Amino acid sequence: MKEDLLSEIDSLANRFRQKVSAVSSEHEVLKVKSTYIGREGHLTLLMKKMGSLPSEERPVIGKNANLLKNEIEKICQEQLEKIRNLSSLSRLQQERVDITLSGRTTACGSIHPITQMMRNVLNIFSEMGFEVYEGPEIETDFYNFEALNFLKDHPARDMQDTFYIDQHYVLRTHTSPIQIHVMKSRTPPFKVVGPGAAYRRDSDVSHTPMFHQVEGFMVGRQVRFSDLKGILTEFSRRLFGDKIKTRFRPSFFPFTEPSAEIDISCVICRGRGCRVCKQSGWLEVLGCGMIHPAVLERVDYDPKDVSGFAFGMGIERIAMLKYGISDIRLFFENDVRFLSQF
Ligand code: 2NM
Repeated sequence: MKEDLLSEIDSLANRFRQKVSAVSSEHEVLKVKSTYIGREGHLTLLMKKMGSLPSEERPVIGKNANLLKNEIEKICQEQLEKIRNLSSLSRLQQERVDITLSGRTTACGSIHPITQMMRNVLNIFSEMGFEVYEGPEIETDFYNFEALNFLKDHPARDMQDTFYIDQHYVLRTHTSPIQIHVMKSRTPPFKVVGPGAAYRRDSDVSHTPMFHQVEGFMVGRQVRFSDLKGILTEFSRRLFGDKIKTRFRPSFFPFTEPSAEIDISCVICRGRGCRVCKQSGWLEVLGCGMIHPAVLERVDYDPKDVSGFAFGMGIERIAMLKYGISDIRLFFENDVRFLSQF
């Protein structure tokens, strides 16, 4: 009896050691453990049988059984810890994050390229001492045409070019009426720029029915064409960079005499000739001239007393030249892929 139990303990020990060396999960360890020392486990049952042993045999069997029970508990505990460590290690490896990756940023809006260019232009003139004035977009025939020396039958007044609201009111076709408002409410000397939207019945790759202008002027005693040249040459350099060349070309406007247009050497090809400058090497950027005496008289100034120069530019056109854009309509389609480039 004693020998039988001793060898049974031995074989239980051997079977246990074999089983426990092959486990790979927590669940398997617990299963092996309960197979031997659970409530119905082999060793547990064996120990229950000990009660029927003669008292002198019990200590030896009990000692061996307890040794095995302790070994089983210890080994199972060790195995559990090994497996838990391994699985937390492999989880750490699987869930590893690369902390050097850049984070996700929230999308951020930006200032419209036309607004940016408008602010650029106004900043430059502010730095040169010009004040900024705005005016209404609905004007009378007087402010939009007559005070600016457009004759009654001037083609610009035609229904084809001008948005008429009724017989008396139009959407301003340029921002020059701002200058008339300023001259009628102030006395010279002054230097003023007037930014804003203007409207013409026109639409193609270089015209939209609504567009933006900045016009400006300087009025005072003995304001000369040389003042115009100095200020507008300096302006062109500050806007396009001091490497550009400028050229003044004779032109015509109803409200200035003499009139000129300013070209700059092409900012894309530096004057060598390209698609943007149509191989000429020059870009037209500004219209300007000495304010016509008839305009000064319309606002009750005496042309013998004061003189002035004026200028105007299209903001879309300047932005197109600066960024090499060939279709003006891109500015108003609100395609974020286009707008986010500026
Ligand atoms: C231009 C070109 C030349 C201009 C003239 C005036 C005013 F009111 F003083 F007479 N305002 N704007 C002017 C002169 C505008 O735009 C191309």
